[in-house]
Amino acid sequence: MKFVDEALITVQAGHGGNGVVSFRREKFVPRGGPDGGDGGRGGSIYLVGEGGLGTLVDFRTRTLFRASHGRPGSGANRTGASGEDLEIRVPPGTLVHDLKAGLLLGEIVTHGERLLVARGGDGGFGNTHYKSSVDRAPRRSTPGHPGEERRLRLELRLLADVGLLGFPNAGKSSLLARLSHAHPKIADYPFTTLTPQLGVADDGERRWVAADVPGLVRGAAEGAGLGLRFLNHLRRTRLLLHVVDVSLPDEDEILDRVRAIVSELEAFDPRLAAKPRWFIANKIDLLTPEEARERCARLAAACADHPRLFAVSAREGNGIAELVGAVSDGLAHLPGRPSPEPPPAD
Ligand SMILES: Nc1nc2c(ncn2[C@@H]2O[C@H](COP(=O)(O)OP(=O)(O)OP(=O)(O)O)[C@@H](O)[C@H]2O)c(=O)[nH]1
Ligand SMILES: [Mg+2]
Repeated sequence: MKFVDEALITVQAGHGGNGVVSFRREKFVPRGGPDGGDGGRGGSIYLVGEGGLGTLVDFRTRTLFRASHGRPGSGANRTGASGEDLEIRVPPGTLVHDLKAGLLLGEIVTHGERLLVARGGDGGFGNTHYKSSVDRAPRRSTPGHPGEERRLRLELRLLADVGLLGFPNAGKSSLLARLSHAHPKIADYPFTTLTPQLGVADDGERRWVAADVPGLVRGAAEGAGLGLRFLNHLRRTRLLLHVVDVSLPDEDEILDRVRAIVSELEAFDPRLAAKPRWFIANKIDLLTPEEARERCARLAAACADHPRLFAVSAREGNGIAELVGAVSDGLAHLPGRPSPEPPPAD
């Protein structure tokens, strides 16, 4: 499954209408003054965030967007009608690049947000505009100005709702693979995951995006392991799933690792530590049901400030359906996505 969706489109704003040359013609006024109106403005094109959209596939079939032209002016100083603006709906999370200039025009982050991508041309001046004390009957007018035209590259970056967090080897990537159709690398050694990975979970009705980041170790705040820079990716998530390998032979080590992660989080950014965080007791297939219950109870008691705990086996699939349902429900009640923060430093 591909997470960076792309599309190339062309946007052509409307041209401005021409200004006109016209003179008043009235009975008994042999030479009326100039009364040629200005042309109308061409329509502009905007991209608008549409929360209900999740992909850019619509742009595979439609790639050219044109706004209408402004109408020419007319006599009696009438300005031509403006061209209508055109709005193109895109999913939140869309980055907009100007292909030719090679620059980022902007990003649509929220529903309803508008970004001007092609400005309509101004209307030309009618001859009224050129009237002066030395020229009372100007025969001059100007044509409308062309509308802007751009080739745009749209790039949809899915924003993760849920972040997976934990020690190396805890089973974060295995859990991501279980929750979604993603195929992250999974292996029995630490630091298998080197860059953040995304997956879309889907319970038939509701979808959410989970991000798997490289494992954290003790001292990460001081640069140990892969460091903390990947935690930037978790800042915009709404819920953290703290994955814990509860099958470790040394039970104290399980709790020590949990505390280590929490203190690294706090050292990195207390706001991240304060985010809603649920515990995922993973690898229960390696324990007897009795052992699993006992270890989960101990973990829950030690982490009473983050009360939700799910016992799962990412490898065998136990407890996964319940987890997906609970996360879908949870996201419906958790506060919305926080406003965007500066992009990650890495
Ligand atoms: N028995 C069992 N093994 C599991 C389970 N989940 C993960 N594993 C194994 O644990 C090892 C590590 O799994 P990963 O998913 O790569 O762990 P990770 O947390 O992504 O590790 P890093 O990317 O290194 O941080 C692999 O050998 C997995 O097959 C589980 O529920 N049960
Ligand atoms: Mg991994």
